[in-house]
Amino acid sequence: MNELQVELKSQLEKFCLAKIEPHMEHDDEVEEFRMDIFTDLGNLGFCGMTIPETYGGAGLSYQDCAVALEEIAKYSVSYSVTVSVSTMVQAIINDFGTEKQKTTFLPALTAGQEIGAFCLSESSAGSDAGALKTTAKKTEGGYILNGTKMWITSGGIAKTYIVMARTGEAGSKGITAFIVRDGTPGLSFGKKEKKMGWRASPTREVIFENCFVPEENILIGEGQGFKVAMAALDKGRITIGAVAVGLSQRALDESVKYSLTRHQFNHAIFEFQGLQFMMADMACEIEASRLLVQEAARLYDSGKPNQKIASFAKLKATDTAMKVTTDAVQILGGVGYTREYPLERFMRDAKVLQIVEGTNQVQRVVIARQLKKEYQTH
Ligand code: COS
Repeated sequence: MNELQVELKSQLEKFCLAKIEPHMEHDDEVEEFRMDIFTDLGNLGFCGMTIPETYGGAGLSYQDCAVALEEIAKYSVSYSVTVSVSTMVQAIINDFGTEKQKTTFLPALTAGQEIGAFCLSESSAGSDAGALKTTAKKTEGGYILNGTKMWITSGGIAKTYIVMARTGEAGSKGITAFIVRDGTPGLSFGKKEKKMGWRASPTREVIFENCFVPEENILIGEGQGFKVAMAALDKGRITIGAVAVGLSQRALDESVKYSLTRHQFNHAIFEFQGLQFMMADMACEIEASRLLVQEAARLYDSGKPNQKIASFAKLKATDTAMKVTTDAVQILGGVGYTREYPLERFMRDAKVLQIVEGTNQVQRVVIARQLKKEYQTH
């Protein structure tokens, strides 16, 4: 880590210990999201980390952003993910938006006064995102949207929605990306999902019923929406990897600390080789994941986005989070399974990391396709 990253990490550690950690058990139980925490993160410059300063962002690299998201996730996966997805939405507007769209929508998002949400998935178009059915029909001055988006992180609390809808032929080439604001007539929200984890982060259906979106809110142009979504997910997969690394690191921290103080058979349980091997493996897998996330971010920062490495990072870091949090519960034993300790929450928060931003099976598809291309070219 460079000096700036050490400073970011230390600032976030202080903030999260004071403002997030004390609420997490309660908020997980009652499924509460606190907008003031998000806005405080924005005031500290963490809600628009990778966006240029011209639009209120911090102008940081994806490597810096990964360090910051990792630190937030040690205390709360829910807030780290909210920042991660909102950052992805900002990146879409920054990369593909017009100057007017950037100056209109970015400042409130970078400041943490508003949250962004990404609307791609539908009930019959999850992994097969190119099959989405939400329609956008051309009308005078804009488009009329109809359809329902599913499993939308920050649905209902976000103000700016990037919505992928069909303007043309079947398949990925007929999809267009739109910016839709909360409050637009015809936009409403379905039920809040009851989830295993990420319980402080609301997930809802986002429903469009004859929802008029002005022409000026289209991103790049008709038929470009699938590429917009895929390019955004390349970055989202790096940041979700960073969230997974933070969660895993916290689970390891708790496991080592507990095993050094818990005594059985007249020894701290850390002294038993069976547990030492588990923790050594955890530490090794976490570091491997962190290095992959940093490498994917470094490639992106140096203008060489690499889908394969981004998928490596997401796949490795989130599978590691599932394994490490499960082993951490095992190390703590009975208390690990109870809500007296946060380990069971960490295990619940880990699961969906293997599913979002492209399931880990989809990551393997992306990796395999890339391998095929590489081997066919050489
Ligand atoms: N960046 C830019 N363009 C991309 C791209 C990327 N990362 N990935 C694909 N494209 C382009 C392709 O180049 C292709 O364009 P051309 O036909 O002009 O060459 C087009 O998009 C279609 O690509 P492809 O044929 O690979 O699409 P598939 O329908 O086969 O889908 C997967 C590929 C499965 C990888 C894709 O649907 C996917 O990522 N699904 C998971 C969706 C997801 O992550 N959902 C989570 C939502 S957020 S929780």
